[in-house]
Amino acid sequence: SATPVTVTVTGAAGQIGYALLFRIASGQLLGPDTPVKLNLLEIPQAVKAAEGTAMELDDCAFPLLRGIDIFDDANAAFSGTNVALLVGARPRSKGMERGDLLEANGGIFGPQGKAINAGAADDVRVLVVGNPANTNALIAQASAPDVPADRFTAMTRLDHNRALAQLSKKLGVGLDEISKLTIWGNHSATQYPDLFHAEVGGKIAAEQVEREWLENDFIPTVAKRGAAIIEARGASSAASAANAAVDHVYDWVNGTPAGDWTSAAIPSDGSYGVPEGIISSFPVTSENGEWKIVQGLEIDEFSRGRIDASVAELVEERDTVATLGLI
Ligand code: NAX
Repeated sequence: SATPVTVTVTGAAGQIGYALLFRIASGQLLGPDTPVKLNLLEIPQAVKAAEGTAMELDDCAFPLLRGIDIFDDANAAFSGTNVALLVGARPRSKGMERGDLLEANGGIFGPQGKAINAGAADDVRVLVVGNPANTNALIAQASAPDVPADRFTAMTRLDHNRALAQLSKKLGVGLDEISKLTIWGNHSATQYPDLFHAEVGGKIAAEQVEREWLENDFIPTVAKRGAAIIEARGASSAASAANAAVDHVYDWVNGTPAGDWTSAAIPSDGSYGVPEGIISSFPVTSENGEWKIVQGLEIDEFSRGRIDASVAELVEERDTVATLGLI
């Protein structure tokens, strides 16, 4: 049978890890014909919990799962890895400034980038989930100069899926009728979910909803959905985040459907006025295993303002980590 693909998951003992690992091992990340080998990376205090999850993975008897190894050392965990899912991150603690948060995460994503540079497979693809995801991806990328820059991505697919769900509910249409939705910018409250290019039943979505709903309900609901989940569930999004990570990697490897696109944070080539190198969310398609930014969309004044505000936040984060010597 086929050679297994090695997938490394960091933060494997966390709540997203718990939802994600079973999806990967059952074949949903790469498809039903691709066996997988899992490398779990955790901090030493959480290795035992990761071992417990590995026991449960064994107990699922997934035919595609060809082995699990658990590590507390990044170099070992990323050795030979084809897909790296960087989920573990340092959360913001009380009173922590944004600069402190970025610095603490630099201490995680810098060394992990180095380890990927040193030992990952030539075709490695990296998805950063751990927040602040876009800038953590930038830090990892800067620490991996030998890996093509476009292999480093950050997750806005959860935001994308949240926006699809809100629009589907609002218009009472099936998700299969919605296409070409975009999340622009940062995975943060400044993100811009764009309905001016999205289509429902082949017609522009923005023209099928009230402007008031679009500006004062839809956009904030999508942007603040994470906080609403915490408020309701008493814990942050986990299964939906894992689902989005699966969607992101599946589409990256297998391609996006013809006539549609999705959202992912990828290094900017300068498109749409987003400074080159910034890892920002764009409308993207995937072909032959590579993301491409959808070109030629007309951006009106409203959208321009929203995109610019989120990109400005990303530029500020980049400048902060540059000052800290992390990139
Ligand atoms: P948990 O706190 O449940 O789990 C995090 C795990 O990471 C812990 O087990 C911890 O031991 C581990 N960890 C910490 N430092 C590590 C390191 N250096 N190497 C390996 N493992 C390490 O958090 P969880 O709910 O799973 O969320 C994980 C991350 O995803 C957070 O940063 C969270 O903010 C982020 N999210 C990102 C989303 C996105 O759309 N991009 C949405 C969901 C989520 O909020």
